[in-house]
Amino acid sequence: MSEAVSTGDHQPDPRLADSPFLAACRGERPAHVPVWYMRQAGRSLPEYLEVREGVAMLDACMDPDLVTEITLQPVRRYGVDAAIFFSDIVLPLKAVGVDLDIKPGVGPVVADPVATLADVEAIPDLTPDAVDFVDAAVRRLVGELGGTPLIGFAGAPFTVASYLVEGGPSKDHARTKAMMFGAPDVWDALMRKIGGIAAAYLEVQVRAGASAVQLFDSWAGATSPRDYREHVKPYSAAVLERVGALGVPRIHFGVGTSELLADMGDAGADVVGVDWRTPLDVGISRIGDRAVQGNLDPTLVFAPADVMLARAAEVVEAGRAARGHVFNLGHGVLPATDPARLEELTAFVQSHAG
Ligand code: 1CP
Repeated sequence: MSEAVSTGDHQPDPRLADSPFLAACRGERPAHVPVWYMRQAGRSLPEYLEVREGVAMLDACMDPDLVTEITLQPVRRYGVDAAIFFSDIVLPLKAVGVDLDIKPGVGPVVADPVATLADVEAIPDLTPDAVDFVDAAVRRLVGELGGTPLIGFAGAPFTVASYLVEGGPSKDHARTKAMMFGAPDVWDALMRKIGGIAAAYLEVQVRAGASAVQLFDSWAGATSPRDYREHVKPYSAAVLERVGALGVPRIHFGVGTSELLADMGDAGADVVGVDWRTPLDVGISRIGDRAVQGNLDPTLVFAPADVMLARAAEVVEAGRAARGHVFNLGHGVLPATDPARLEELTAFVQSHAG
């Protein structure tokens, strides 16, 4: 391969040349401050609840028609600056044959949690044919989205490992960390396995037309900086490095990561997501010369309009110190959120020059 590798195998889509979201990810100052929301494509929209009626979550994720419709819903309603592919971080595991389900009101549940090296070795690697429905959905979406970029995503090794090892959602991630501390060979094999699956899954999405990727390490904040650096970061960095060859912006996000932000940036991200617990100016000072994404407290949508918008204005102003700023909530949209509030918030943020 030649030096042209620096632009990756991703061919820039001319319809996206003026995308404020992509400009901010590149560290430029777009015409307006771009905004999208984590979990914008699910749970709080009545039109989402309607199409999901009687359809299990994983079945929805594997149906290109439904994925296309659900991904487009928040773009239609809010006019956000980016779409996020409707799927879940455990979908690629399901696709390679791991016995798991996404239970309503709970989240991912794994039938046979991973404990031994043999358990890890039994998980197949991901080949593109296992997720052909994802390729189909992304291609259709990109056709319909026009000038709005599509963000592909995957779960980062630590966060996905937590579901595999705990067998479901966990508050303290105790089994996961017990493996990390006590069985380093199993941990290393598991993190490499998940990292390989995540990278291959992101490659499928970008080759089908996604123009940015987000690596969700939602639960990385459960680790100390030392343990993050030793046992988590190298595996996320390997995913980000492999995906870097594709030439699209890479966003890296976790919750409760205040003390990890410098390392999360250093792991190879172009954009670092900051949750609402860390003041945005502090987050910006930690992430290095990169763009930032964040970070309005998701509960502010339940406050009076003047309070919500005053706080949003503070986030917009703080974002000006960064190399680029993508406005977002500090974590996902809460299910009880009134969509009218996000419409109001979106218009307010977009009324500010980038
Ligand atoms: O906007 C969107 O809805 C995009 C699609 C999306 C994304 C990006 C979903 C749909 N899930 C995710 C990522 C995801 N899944 C993350 C990282 C993002 C984050 O931190 O919020 C995580 C941690 C999961 C795991 C997961 N899946 C949970 C959390 C459980 C826990 O440990 O507390 C839950 C509740 C799910 C189910 C799920 N995924 C998505 C939706 C809409 C739902 C709700 C279930 C349903 O509608 O039946």
